[in-house]
Amino acid sequence: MNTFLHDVLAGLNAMPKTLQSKYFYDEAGDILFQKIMSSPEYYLTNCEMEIFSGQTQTLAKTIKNGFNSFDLVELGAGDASKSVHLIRELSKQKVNFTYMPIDISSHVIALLEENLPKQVQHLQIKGLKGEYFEMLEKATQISSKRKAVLFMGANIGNMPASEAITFCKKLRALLNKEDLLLIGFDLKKHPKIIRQAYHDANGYTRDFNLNLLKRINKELGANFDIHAFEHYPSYDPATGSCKSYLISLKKQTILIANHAINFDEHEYIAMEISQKYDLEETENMARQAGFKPVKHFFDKKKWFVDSVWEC
Ligand code: AVI
Repeated sequence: MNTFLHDVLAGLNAMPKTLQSKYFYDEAGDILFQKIMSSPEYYLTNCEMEIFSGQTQTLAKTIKNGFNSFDLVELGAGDASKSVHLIRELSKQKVNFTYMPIDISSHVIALLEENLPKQVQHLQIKGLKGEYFEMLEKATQISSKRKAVLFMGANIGNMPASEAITFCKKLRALLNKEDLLLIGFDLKKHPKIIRQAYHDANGYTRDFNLNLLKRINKELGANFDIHAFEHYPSYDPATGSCKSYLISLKKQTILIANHAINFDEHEYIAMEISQKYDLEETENMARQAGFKPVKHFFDKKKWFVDSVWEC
């Protein structure tokens, strides 16, 4: 059984039903995520862009931390539209670095390897296609240079807090004393602003969630009727958890590769968590995972933070 089918069946046979948001990103999902990122309600991208484009020199100095030769590894690089500001600055300063973007999509890696050298002259780039930890390990095998790791976009928020700590511990275990991590968190703010970011007027976030049912239909031969499910986003200021659900609008049975999955009317599928933090919580996470938080970069509104953690 392939992993996707295995995970989908395990999730939909569980109580409560759940699907993993890492599966949102097929070709259609990538396009919808781009649309979300350029929606006026989805402030996260603009905030982090403001940090990378407005504080580039201080970022470069902090990342270098006195070293003039290292590898810049980016976990989940995407189109690198934010990190390119840092990359350009390091290149301008004649820092001897190799940019190592890690992404699960070979398409993303191919695009970066083709496009970035056009934007940054003499850039040394080595794309790594695969899972974060496996590829980070590979990066350390390819080169023994110091590593500065970027994990941006509030991607850490897509794990529940306890999992996030485990993730950071694993990351720490792969790094050495002089290495460093820059990690992006979406900060707690007025609940209305957060909820709107996941409930955009154009319905891109709704379509992004429903697209996973379409993907299951297409790739696993299932028969979800997407009109029989409704997207329900929620934000709880008490916990900082922003969650997306799909609600079954009727009692129904879905067939996935000959497995029947029964839904009650109004039963939900938990689709995604986007955890929001306050600064103290991020610092506690750093320490629990064996890092030392040393610097915070905020946007003007202090809605988002890119924190630098030393090993
Ligand atoms: C990728 N990740 C940080 C996004 C988030 O904000 O949780 C994914 C997303 N889901 C809905 N909108 C954006």
